Amino acid sequence: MEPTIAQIFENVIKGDRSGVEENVQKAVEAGLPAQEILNGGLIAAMSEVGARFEQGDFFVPEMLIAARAMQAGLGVLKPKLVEQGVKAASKVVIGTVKGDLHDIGKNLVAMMLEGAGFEIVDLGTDVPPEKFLAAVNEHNPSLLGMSALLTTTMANMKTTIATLEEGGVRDKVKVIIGGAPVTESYAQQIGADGYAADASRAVTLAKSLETA
Ligand code: B1M
Repeated sequence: MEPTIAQIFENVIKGDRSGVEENVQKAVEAGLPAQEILNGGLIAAMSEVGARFEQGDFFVPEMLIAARAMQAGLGVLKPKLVEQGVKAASKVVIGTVKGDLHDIGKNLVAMMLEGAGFEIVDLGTDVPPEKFLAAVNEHNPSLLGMSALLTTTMANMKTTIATLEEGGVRDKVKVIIGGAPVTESYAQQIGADGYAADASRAVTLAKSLETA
């Protein structure tokens, strides 16, 4: 691997934010293609972080710190990606459902997806079904992600899917859901396309649905 890109890879895994920014800048100044810096450095590192999380070598804090370092590098790289016409894998609209203010897990999922090359439209927390529908119409995403941390707000995932159906866009978007009280069987029950137990598995799921 090109040495500066190898350095970016290591910096992200260690969560060394300033190291990532510095080396992405260095790689850009050295004339390395933005796509190579993105795929070989930032995305490859986040995929390794996901693998370590699934193996139990990394926990949520390490994953969060790495994701933030990746985002810092992406901030430096973004103008070059735009300039060089590099397109994101697919677009994901994501939010925490109506009545629910928990966003730590949702943010982590969004950051890991971004680290995997997806473009993220984050609607934040307490998102009513109509806002999800409006975002699907406006952004035309491949995937819609919903997070819920309360047993009382989980039901709003079902309401949102019904709203997408009423709005005539349900078949245009794959719906993925997650959050502590959410289960695979609940996802099936409400007609979601997939469920992920954590941020790393959300990336695997999103990739599988994107190509489905
Ligand atoms: Co709240 N809270 N909280 N809380 N809170 C819980 C969820 C609770 C289990 C605590 C408890 O009682 N033991 C409980 C829910 C009980 C229930 O419904 N069964 C609870 C409650 C009751 C409440 C309030 C009602 C308390 C009150 O005011 N009486 C209130 C509700 C406010 C509201 O939302 N309307 C409330 C408020 C809060 C704070 C604001 C103080 C704060 C949130 C801060 C924030 O998010 N900005 C908070 C917190 C921090 C928690 C706990 C302690 C931690 C949640 C968290 O961030 N976990 C939580 C107890 C717990 O879980 N131990 C609790 C870390 C995070 C990385 O994990 O969010 O599970 P998680 O996300 C994971 C996976 O679930 C998955 O991937 C993530 C990363 O691996 N995932 C997805 C999540 N979304 C996904 C989406 C996907 C795929 C995967 O696809 C799209």
